[in-house]
Amino acid sequence: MKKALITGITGQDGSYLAEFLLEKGYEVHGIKRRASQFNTQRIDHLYQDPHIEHARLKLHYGDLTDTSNLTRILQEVQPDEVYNLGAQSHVAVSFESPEYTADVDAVGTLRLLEAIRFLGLEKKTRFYQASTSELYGLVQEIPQRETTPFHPRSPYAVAKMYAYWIAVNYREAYGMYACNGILFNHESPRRGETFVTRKITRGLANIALGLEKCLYMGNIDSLRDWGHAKDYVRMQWMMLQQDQPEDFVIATGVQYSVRQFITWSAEHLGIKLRFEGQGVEEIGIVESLTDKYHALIQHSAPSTQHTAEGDPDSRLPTPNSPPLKPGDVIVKIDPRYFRPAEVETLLGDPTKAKEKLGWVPEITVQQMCEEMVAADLEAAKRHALLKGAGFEVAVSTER
Ligand code: NDP
Ligand code: GDR
Repeated sequence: MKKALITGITGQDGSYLAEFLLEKGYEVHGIKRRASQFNTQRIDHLYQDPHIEHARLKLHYGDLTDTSNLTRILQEVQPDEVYNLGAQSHVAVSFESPEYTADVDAVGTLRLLEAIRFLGLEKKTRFYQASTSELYGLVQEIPQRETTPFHPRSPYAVAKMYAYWIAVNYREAYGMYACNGILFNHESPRRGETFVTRKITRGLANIALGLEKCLYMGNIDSLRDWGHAKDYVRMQWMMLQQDQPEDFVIATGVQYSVRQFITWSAEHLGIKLRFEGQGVEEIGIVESLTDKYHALIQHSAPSTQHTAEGDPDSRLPTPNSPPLKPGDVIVKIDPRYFRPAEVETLLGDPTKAKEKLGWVPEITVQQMCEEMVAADLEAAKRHALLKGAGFEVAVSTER
C-alpha cells in the first residue's frame, strides 16, 4: 500500500486530496496544527478511529516551522509521496505577517526537503510543491505558461518563489523527484471564508436571508482564472505518477472579473444586481427579485414577528416579509480590502498539462459558483431558522 504525507491536510486542497488518495487505496498521513479549538472540520467525514486496525487516515501534530517535528514524522511514516500544501496562503494577510509567511511558505518547504534528504529518502520519496500563479504577479506574458518569467507582488508570492526554486534545486542537485504545480486560483464550498469567491457566496447568501446587510469588497475589477479544487488535486497526484519530474501550469484558460462572480452568485439567489458608480464609489444595487428569490426566503428568513416573552410560540419561525427589495444597496467598495500591490490579471495556459498528462478540468467556473452558493445558502438557512426560533446567532463578518 502506498503511503502519502500531506502538509495542510486540514485546508481546502488537503481535504480533497486526502479523499482522492484514500479512494485510490493509499494510507494517508496528514500534519495538523495544534489549535485551541477543533480545526479538522474539512476532514471530519474522513476520520477513522485510530483504535481500529488498518485505519488508513492518520493525523500527526506538527508545524512547518518546526524542523525536528517534520523530521520525526517523515522518519516514522517513510512516505512514498509528500504533498506540501501547508502554507499561510492568504495574499492580503502576507502583507501583515510577511516574516511568518516567509518562515512557513519558503523555509518550511526547505525544512521538508532537507529532512527528506537527511533521512536518506531522496530516492524513495516523491515531492509535490504547491506553487502558485501569484508567482507571475505583474504579468510578463498573456496567457501565463511554464516558461513565463516571474514577478511576484506580495510577501506570499515572494516566499512561494523561494519554495518553487528550492524544489527545482533539490531536483537538480540531488536527483529528487520534486515537482511544482503552478496552480491558478481554485475554489469550492470548502474554500476559506476570507478568499474572494467564498466571501461573495457566503456574504450574498446571508444577505438574501436578512442575516447581513451589505458585502464590502476590494478591487472588483481584478481578473482571475478560477477552477474547481477537486479537478486540481487530481492533477497534483498525476504529476507525481510520471517517469520524470516536471513542473506544470494548472488552469482553465478562461478568465473572469470579481464583479462577474458577484453577479453570477446573486443570480443563483434570484437577485438581479446592477452596478453603478466608479472606483470606491461603485455600488451594487438590487435591480429586481425573481420568483426564485421569493421561493427561497419563504420558510427560511428570520422572523421579525415577536410574541410575548416566555410564549413558546415566539421561538418558532414565522413567515416573514422579504429582507430585500429593489433599490437596496448590497455591495459597496471598502478600500480596506485593497492590497499594497495588486495582481490585476491572471490567465493560465494549461496546454502542457493537457498534452503530457491528458488532464482537463471537468467543472466550469459557473457550475462551481452554483455549487458554492447552494452550500452557503444551506448554511444561511440553518442560521436563519435558529435566529427565527429565538436563538442568538452570530454570523462572523471577519474578512
Ligand atoms: P488553505 O489556506 O485552505 O490551507 C492551508 C493549510 O496549511 C491548512 O491546513 C493550514 O492549517 C495549513 N498551515 C498553515 N500554516 C501552517 C504551518 N505553519 N504549519 C503547518 N501547516 C500550516 O489553502 P488551500 O488548500 O487553498 O491551498 C493549498 C496550498 O496550495 C497552499 O500552499 C496555497 O498557498 C497553495 N495554492 C492555493 C491555490 C488556491 O487557489 N487555493 C492556488 C495556488 C496555490 P490550518 O487549517 O490549521 O489553518
Ligand atoms: P488571491 O485570492 O489573492 O488570488 O490568492 P483572493 O480570493 O484572496 O483574491 C482574488 C482577487 O480578488 C480581489 N478582491 C478581494 N479579495 C479578497 N480576499 N477579499 C475581498 O474583499 C476582495 N475584493 C477584491 C483581490 O484583490 C484579488 O485580486 C489565492 C490564494 O488561494 C493563494 O494562496 C493562491 O496562491 C492564489 O489564489 C493563486
